[in-house]
Amino acid sequence: MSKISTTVLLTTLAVGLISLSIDSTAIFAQTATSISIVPGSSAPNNPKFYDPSPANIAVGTTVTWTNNDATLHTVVSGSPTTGETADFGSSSTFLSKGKTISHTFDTAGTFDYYCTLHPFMIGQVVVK
Ligand SMILES: [Cu+2]
Repeated sequence: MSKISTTVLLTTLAVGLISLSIDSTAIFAQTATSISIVPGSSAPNNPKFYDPSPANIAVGTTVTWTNNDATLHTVVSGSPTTGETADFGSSSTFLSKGKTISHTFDTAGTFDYYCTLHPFMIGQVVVK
């Protein structure tokens, strides 16, 4: 066997093993999910703000919000009408572009949240 074909074979094997390990972790990966703060969210007429919303997750799941917009945003539990609750997020944590905030939901329930800087931005996490 030539050196090149050995290298190709080993590379193929390595890629295969990496694929296998990704697949096997995916089976147990029900414990994390991502929500995007979509580009343009500072405009009230943006089609989406938090995506997905509602996010349907299982108890014990860690949700990570990522700000994919160019403007500062927050993730704050509660609603613009009833105000901030202590469940998750913070009105004093300003997420610039690319920044994240995470929370692990340990109890079932329906959790509303919003952006204190843009109160038209509302989202919901449903934990079952
Ligand atoms: Cu905002």
